Amino acid sequence: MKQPKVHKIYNPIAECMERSERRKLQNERLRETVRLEYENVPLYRARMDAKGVKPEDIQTVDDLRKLPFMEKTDLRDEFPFGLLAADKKDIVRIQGSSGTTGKPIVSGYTQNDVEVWTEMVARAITAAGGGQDDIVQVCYGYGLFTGGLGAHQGADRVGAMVIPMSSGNTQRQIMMMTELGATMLCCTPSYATYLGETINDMGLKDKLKLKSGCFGAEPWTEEMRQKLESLLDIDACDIYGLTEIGGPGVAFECLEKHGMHVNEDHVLAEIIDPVTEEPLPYGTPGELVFTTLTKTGMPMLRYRTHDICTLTDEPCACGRTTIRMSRITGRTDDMLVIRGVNVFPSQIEACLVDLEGVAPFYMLIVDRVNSTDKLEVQVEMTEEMFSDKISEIEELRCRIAERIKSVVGISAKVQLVPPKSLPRSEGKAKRIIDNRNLH
Ligand code: DLL
Repeated sequence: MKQPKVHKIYNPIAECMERSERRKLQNERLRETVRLEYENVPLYRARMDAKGVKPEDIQTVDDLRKLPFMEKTDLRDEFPFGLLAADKKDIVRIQGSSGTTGKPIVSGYTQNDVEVWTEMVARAITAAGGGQDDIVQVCYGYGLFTGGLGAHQGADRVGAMVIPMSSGNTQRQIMMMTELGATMLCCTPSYATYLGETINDMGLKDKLKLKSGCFGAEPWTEEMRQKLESLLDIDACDIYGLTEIGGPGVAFECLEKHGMHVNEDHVLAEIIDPVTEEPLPYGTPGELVFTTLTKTGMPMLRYRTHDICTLTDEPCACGRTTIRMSRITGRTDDMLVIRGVNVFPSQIEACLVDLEGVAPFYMLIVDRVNSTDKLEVQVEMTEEMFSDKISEIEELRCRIAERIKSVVGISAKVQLVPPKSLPRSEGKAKRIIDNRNLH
């Protein structure tokens, strides 16, 4: 088995290095990653062979477009360890996120990968004004989800005092925040807004010591940022990432708040047209694609995120020389991100198929109420249920709600609607109404 090169991890000037210098580093790391993937991952070797591409054909970042793509379905098909480029004994961590089939998407991280990830989050926290004098309250969930542990590791790396609260229990969060004098907050933007509203309702705003936060894992808008900043009197910075590439910190905003700096010494970002798969120039919206440059456990080459945004190489006033990505404005597939949880209509469908009294028509309606995402699931009843079994309707409704909670992991309001009341479609069924208006 090919042994990966061990990268020198901590590089405080990497974000500000000359672009030409960084390009040399990227070329070298890309060559190394392609060789590692080709030699150690049969699926990707077969895919390169099918395209007639050999590792030596990839010499610089300009050759990237010759490489085949990777997809979320590859992780599912090769679940759990088929895409490992490292020996299993060198994997020190499994992280995951929810997938379409109920089977999670998991990624194996080597110690090197955990270090790289930690550094990426440490940069994000530094860029949001954090350092060793700070007290960082982490209210992303701890567990398979990368939010909690990622933010924790990054805050730890900058030498801050970390309060590992995990998510939920708002009253306790607020008590700890005020009593311990947290100066930074890491959680989803919707939860931060909820915390902010509750703190204001409790009249505790003047007890806060918060100055800034790193908020991500779900789409949010500039309006939400302004609301959050005034509710908590902080600088609210966006942070982006995904389990497959390295958790939170793949890209992050600095206090200029003009797009997220991509950690380009660790990942390469491209924008492609999701239909033609052709690369698009900076400034044009399209699907974000990542290639990891330093990951050794489960490296990813041209991984299609399905997230839509733009890239820019215009200089940032902060002095960092990396390219930046805009907010995520949507996705090319039907995955919804609700309160930080990935939800696919097919998961909801799986909860309904074998239930008696339910017709195969349903609709997901997502709204943002008081800054919190709410999911409503409308399900059509069969004629028989609707006309003959009225007494059983409430029981069926509760059963569906329970199933959704256990399969998808979030609570939904379930409504049973009369037969033939949901719109029918002749083409692709439209199963989602997203009223969050995120553009
Ligand atoms: O959400 C990692 C993360 C944790 C990022 C904490 C930031 C903070 P996954 O669970 O694998 O990983 O989900 C990845 O979430 O493809 C996007 O669709 C969405 N997402 C993540 N960050 C943002 C963001 C984490 N800042 C999926 N804005 C991604 C919009 C985001 N969408």
